[in-house]
Amino acid sequence: MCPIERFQWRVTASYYMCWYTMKSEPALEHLSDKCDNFAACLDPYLGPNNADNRADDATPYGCALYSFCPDPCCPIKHLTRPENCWNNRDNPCFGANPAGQRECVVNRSQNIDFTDIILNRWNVSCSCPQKGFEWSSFYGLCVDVDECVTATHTCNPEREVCLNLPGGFKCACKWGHTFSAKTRNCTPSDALTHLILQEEEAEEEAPKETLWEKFVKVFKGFAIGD
Ligand SMILES: [Ca+2]
Repeated sequence: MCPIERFQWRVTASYYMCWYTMKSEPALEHLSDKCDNFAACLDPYLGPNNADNRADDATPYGCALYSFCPDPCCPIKHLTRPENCWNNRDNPCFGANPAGQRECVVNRSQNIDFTDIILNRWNVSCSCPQKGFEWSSFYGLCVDVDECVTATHTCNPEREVCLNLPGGFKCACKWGHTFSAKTRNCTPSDALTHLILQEEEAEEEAPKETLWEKFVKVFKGFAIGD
């Protein structure tokens, strides 16, 4: 195999090994003595152990990540302290966050698309100091958490509807419900209850009427304060 073929094979094999790592293939959880951190050829100054903190076989998948995947959090070839990564301008969490809150994390489960791996498109997570915001790899900044979509709101589904707001959410009374000062809850609206009762009465009086006729009758009765 000529050098270029060896290079291509290595790169292609790495795509797959990185992909299996991201998919948490059990065989790659620990590589034991195969971890590059213990290879004898990496760093002529530091010896057999190149002391890169990312090449840690004790951390599940740490060694596989180090050996097969680029590090989107720390595009630094040799890293001995994680702080050196967080305070580096190439850290994707650097720009949007103040010092001390720039920790960058690669969540494997969010990087399992094979095409994205080949195209070097990664999802990373940064901390967001503002409450109710989360990191978006797509936009590269902290965005509001939509509690209504993520079902992390505390609204009562029977009586309330969730309204998403920047940094939080509010619960409003659901359709046909109004706030009761007495119970401090959303309760069925008196107007709607009245309308329904009228409809039921109209149904008893004229069972042969069409639904539309009944509605018009009920609505007219309600409108004039019957
Ligand atoms: Ca929100």
